[in-house]
Amino acid sequence: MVFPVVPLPASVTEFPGTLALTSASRILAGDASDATASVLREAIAARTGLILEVVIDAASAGDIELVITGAEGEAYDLVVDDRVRISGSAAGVFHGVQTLRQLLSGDGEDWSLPHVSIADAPRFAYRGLMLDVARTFFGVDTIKAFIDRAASMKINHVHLHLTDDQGWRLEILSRPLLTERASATAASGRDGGFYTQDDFREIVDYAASRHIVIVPEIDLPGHTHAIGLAYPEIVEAPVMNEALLAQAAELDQALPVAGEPYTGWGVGHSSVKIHDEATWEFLRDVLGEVAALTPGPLLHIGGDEAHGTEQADFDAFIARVTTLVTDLGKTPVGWHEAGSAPVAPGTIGQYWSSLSPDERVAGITRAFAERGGSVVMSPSDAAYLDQKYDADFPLGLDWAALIDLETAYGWEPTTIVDGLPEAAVLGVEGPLWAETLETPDDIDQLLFPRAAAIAEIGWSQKESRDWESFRARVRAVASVWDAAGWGGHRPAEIDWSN
Ligand code: TNX
Repeated sequence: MVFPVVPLPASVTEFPGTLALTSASRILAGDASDATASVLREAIAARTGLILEVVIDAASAGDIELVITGAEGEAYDLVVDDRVRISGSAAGVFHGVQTLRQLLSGDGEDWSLPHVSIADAPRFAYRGLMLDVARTFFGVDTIKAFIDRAASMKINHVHLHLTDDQGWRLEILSRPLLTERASATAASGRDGGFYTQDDFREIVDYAASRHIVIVPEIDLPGHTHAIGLAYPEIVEAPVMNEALLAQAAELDQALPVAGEPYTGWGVGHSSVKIHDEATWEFLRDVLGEVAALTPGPLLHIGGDEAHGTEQADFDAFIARVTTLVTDLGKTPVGWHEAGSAPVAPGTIGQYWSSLSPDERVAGITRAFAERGGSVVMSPSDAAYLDQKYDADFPLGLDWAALIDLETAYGWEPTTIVDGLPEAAVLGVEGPLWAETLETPDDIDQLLFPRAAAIAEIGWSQKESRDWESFRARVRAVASVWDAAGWGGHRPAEIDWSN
């Protein structure tokens, strides 16, 4: 029998027998407003049709008891015998509920859980998924749906790429022209959109109720063409590089024109004016509001692909902007290019180069650790969710690699960068860039099942990782995804017939 849980728990002991889940089963919560109890109640209702009562009472046979202890971290224990007991920190109990959802099986009428004892905890503190809402705008409901999918895999960070050349997606009260003038369009001529500050708070609260931290990204100093639609005085004229010209010709896309919306996919042509104090007033306003809106500790400042910027200017910019973020009380995060600069101590790097970096990239990545920070691993040839599964896949790009499920599963975050101490690897993230995405279903196609590979690399113990086991468990868990109405790709690497 396949143990139908992804990511695989740290310790599992199975016992003979099952527990029947019936309409007489109750969910016992420590507190009537417990968000985790209602998440569980809704999940069971959607899957089975059983509407369980949430009560504060002593457990009896058949009940599901959620016990929040004083423990810290994300560990939980889950025992199924004549009842279910999930205990741990609030986050731990939430993760245990996700395990329970996957353990539940039935024929549409009768539902049961295997007798089991699980003691589980994550390998890495940071397990993330990123959605690019700049190239394609997705509304609040789609972000909530994305959070639900992430939470089901014990992901604990959702990174929103809120700004790029093609659009600005977050209302900034002190800089109203950003959303008035720079939000209406997106890549490839699609419509844009933006989140009001209330929308953003709603997203943050929804994520928090699923024990997910929102990591907002304001991409700087490049990827800033859209800012110029609103505040032209603080951006440089577009810089044409050869790669940009070649790509625009190949894809038949227009080149960037100052003051006009950019709808192509090229990168590296834009920058804010690094030495102009008006830029820094703007950044204090924008980053100040983003920091105030974000209860989570992290604020991502981008730093990628500033191809038109001199190295010394780039480094000076990154040093100053990471210090600004630190002064706002947040921990800065930057794409690994930012490691060339004397970043504020503690800055986190997000690595997006390949599984075999050259020495320069390795060196700037180690620099985050040398300055007291850590690194989140998103190798583009393994963890990038926007790359195609295979050459014929209709969605996605292929500049980094074709990434099938086995490739998405088969990498180890601690051995990519030579000399980076294992303890400096904070975790993993799967970025989903949106140049080719149009609909929420497109998100699912690229996310499922590869996000499950990233989730397992981030959560499960290294020694327990095994491709044959993983693909059998993905097959089993896909029935939970189906029942939730989540779409996705069904790669031929898995036998879906049984
Ligand atoms: C590179 S990787 C980018 C993004 C694109 C992506 C497409 C990185 C940090 N930046 O601007 O959307 O490639 O795959």
